[in-house]
Amino acid sequence: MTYQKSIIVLFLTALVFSCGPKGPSLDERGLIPLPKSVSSSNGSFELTSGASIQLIGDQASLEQLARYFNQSIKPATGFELEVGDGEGQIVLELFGGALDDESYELEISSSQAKISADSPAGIFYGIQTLLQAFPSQILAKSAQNVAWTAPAGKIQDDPEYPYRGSMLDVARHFIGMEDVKHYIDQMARLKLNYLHLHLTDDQGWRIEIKSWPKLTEIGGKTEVGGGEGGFFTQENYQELVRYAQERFITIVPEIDMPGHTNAALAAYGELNPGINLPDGDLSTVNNPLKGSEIDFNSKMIIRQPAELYTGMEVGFSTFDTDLELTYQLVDDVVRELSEITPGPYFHIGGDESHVTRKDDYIKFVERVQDIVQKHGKISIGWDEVATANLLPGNIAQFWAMEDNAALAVGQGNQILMSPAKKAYLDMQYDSTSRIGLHWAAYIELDSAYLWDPANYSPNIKKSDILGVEAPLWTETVEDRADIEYLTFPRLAALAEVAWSPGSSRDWESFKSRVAQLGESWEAQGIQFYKSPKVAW
Ligand code: TNX
Repeated sequence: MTYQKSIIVLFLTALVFSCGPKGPSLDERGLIPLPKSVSSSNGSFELTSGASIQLIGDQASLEQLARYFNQSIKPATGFELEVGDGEGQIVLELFGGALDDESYELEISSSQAKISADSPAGIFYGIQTLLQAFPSQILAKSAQNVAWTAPAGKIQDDPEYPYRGSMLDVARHFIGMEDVKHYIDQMARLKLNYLHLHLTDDQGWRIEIKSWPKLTEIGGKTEVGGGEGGFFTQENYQELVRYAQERFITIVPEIDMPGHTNAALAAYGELNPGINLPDGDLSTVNNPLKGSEIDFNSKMIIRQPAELYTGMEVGFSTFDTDLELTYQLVDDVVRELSEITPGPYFHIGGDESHVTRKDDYIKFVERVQDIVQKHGKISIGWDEVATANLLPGNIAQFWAMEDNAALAVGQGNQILMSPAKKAYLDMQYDSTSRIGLHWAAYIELDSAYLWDPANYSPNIKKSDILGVEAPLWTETVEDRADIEYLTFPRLAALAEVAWSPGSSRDWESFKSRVAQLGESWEAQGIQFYKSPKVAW
């Protein structure tokens, strides 16, 4: 070979090695939510069956995290990586700083992938990012023949908002244990950390209360459309709490009141109000179907159970805010549920109480807040609760009325952002969507992505915002396929809105990353909506 020729060969060889047939670089991988900073470097890490997981720091918490990693990759890779404190290729390093510090660092080189964080939650989020750095099939449910390489580079990350949530309405249609767990699994992949369970509504009471057993025995018997309904025993609920906790998700239970209470009023007729109307006429304001009646001779209210309700219209029911028994029930419910809820929040509902008089509503909300505080929890309520005096630290969940959000901010209370026009997962994508409602808006994927909580309303500044929550109301949702169709891909967009700074978010970038997440959903058998906005 001539001198010249060998120079050319050398040059070509170098070229092949530097930019040869590699996969995407780290910053081209489908990382959702987008990390704060991603820098790519040359090379990649290959995970093989002989690799082990090295734990540095508190072994008990790290072992649980290593187990989660192993469980996540086992079906697709077949690997069961050894875990210990000897040198390993996957390194989990826990510094043991502040528990509420959710930040982490992930460094991938050709010899190892290392995650470091102050808290176990940070390590957990690092694991989610690392899993997204591998080929999408890594979460497949069956064995895959793939080289498990992750591009080299360094990620530094922490979330924009401390509360990143989703809500499941298990009241309109009951959602069973396996489907809720499956939902929790998917939330965890997106670094969401609060699951709000809407446990009661006109159509069903879904959580066992031992001191008021008929709430579920009668109130849990049906659902929208007349199906058989169902409910969680307290043991079921605790199992969900634990399952979520293992994935760094906190459950927020909601008992919606004083409206949306028909199921409770069907279970306990003695709670069903007959109310003195302003003109002095005694009448019933509850359920037009059937409710309490007035004995016109004695002018006494004869309280009777409401009928179970399977329709979709709401706003017709109310607790009797003048009745002491109402507060006895509320106290028992809040007490029993708080005892089995380790998280800080208790959601008191408070929306659409259209047949509760304004002063009664305010009196009720203020009394219920006190009850919740007495049982050691912080109240969250739908934005209407801000028409009452909120206790310091309580949260208003903005869904419809900017004026209400402004009232909360004016009182010094924080806002949880769930604007129906952007964050409601039950809204149809467009007029052809097979299920869903559209009273607030049609929400295509780009619309769910393209908004900033901190700029949504002139009345709500960034510092007023606790976080973002995406609610799934289930009037039209009957099974897992329905849940998945409405939730994915939009939950990924909302997770990024909650985690990543507004300045770094970019629709074109999201579009290409979500297409890769789509491959992962495909591999996991998730039946997501193939939005025409994305080249899946
Ligand atoms: C309004 S959002 C409601 C729910 C419905 C939902 C349907 C809110 C606080 N109340 O009762 O399920 O619309 O989109």
